Amino acid sequence: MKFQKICVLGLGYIGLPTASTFATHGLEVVGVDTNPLIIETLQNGGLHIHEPGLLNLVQDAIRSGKLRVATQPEPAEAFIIAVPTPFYEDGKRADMRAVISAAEAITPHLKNGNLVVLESTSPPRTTIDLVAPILEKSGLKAGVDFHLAYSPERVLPGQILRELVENARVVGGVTPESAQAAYDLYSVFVKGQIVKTNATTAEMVKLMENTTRDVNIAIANEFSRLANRFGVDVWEAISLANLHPRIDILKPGPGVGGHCISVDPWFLVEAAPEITPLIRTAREVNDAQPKFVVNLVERALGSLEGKSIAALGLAYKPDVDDLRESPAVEVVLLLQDAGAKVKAFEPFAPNATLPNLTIVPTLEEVLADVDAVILLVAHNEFKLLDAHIVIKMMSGRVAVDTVNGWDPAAWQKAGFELARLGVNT
Ligand code: SAJ
Repeated sequence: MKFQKICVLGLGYIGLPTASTFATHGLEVVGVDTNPLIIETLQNGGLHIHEPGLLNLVQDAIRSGKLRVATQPEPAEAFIIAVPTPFYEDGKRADMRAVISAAEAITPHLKNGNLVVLESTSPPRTTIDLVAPILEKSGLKAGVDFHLAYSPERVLPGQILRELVENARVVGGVTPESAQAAYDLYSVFVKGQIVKTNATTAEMVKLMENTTRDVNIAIANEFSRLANRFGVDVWEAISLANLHPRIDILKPGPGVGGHCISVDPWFLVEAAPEITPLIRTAREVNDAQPKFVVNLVERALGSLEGKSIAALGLAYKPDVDDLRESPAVEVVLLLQDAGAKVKAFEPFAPNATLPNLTIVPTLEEVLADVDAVILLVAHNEFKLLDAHIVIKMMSGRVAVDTVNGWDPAAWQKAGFELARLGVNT
């Protein structure tokens, strides 16, 4: 199948790069977002999200005349749904409202021979059980009159533009013909392998990837607790275990953040709670890790009440500016709840504001007059800090490293009492 015009619904971290990349590869693309502020920002040459290289890509796409943005879809040969699927915090259920609205918005425009692809991470069987019936209200039948497929996005925030093109892509059709149509669509720009399967398998693949990572991080976090209990340095133990040719233990840390890994496993637990105890427990282990880090800081300082603490890093992972769902933010809030006075510094978002948090724009300000400094995110620039300089900038001498970012010998030599996650010091 050859495509000339497509609609991409949802202009967030996935939809916008996808729409722009199709446009710079020659397709006529209508990018749709229901938020008029996002449309206005894009029309004025701005960008509402941060991702390296994205502003240039979007501007190139709009300037070429191939990408237009709008609040409503319009007739096209293919429709891609890339809207968020968060979860309701209370019951850990997927919030599918945006997918439902997007499918409903497509239905009046759907024609014989069209292709609809769902990219949003979704519980198993969503394409067949939720999306198909909505689209079939058009009077057309999925897999017979129009093609319907699921294709998960797998790009890493911070590397989206490269991974979108280079990563292998799975396209799952409700019929082999639908998978082929999706294959043809993504062939426009994907350089990685494109593999055809059925829609529910493709949904499971995505959830299995992120769940595997979550479970693997949970075991690393549990190892950090065990090592601490038994007087072992978890970082040394992990590096030695990883010499085994079939072992690859991930890194412990203050917890698991971001919009994907801490959410997607719940989609499997929700869909089949009685057969997913491991996945649920891994989620609970990772969600409890900020509290474990707070206990570590408390032990290092004797007590938290009235202590002043500098928190280094608020992003959800190293070298990105995304503070959403960040375990570092959670640690700071818990420290404050326990009576500490905390200032935070995030070099990738120095002027960010968050409710109930004191964020200062420089290293000097965060370190001034504090009893302790805690490293919460392994940003490269924090790993390179000179302990001799840091100790002169603060009044106390307690340092807590939750991400194995600092050389213990160097920090102790500079005069710090250093506590480390996963090390009984
Ligand atoms: N983390 C650890 N220890 C580790 C690795 C990560 O504590 O060893 C923490 C990070 O600090 C962060 C969280 O886990 O808080 C998640 O970070 P990440 O880099 O593992 O993943 P994301 O959320 O940035 O992106 C993931 C990717 N999925 C996988 O690697 C299986 C990406 O490919 C997906 O496209 C993305 O989720 C998504 O959108 O689903």
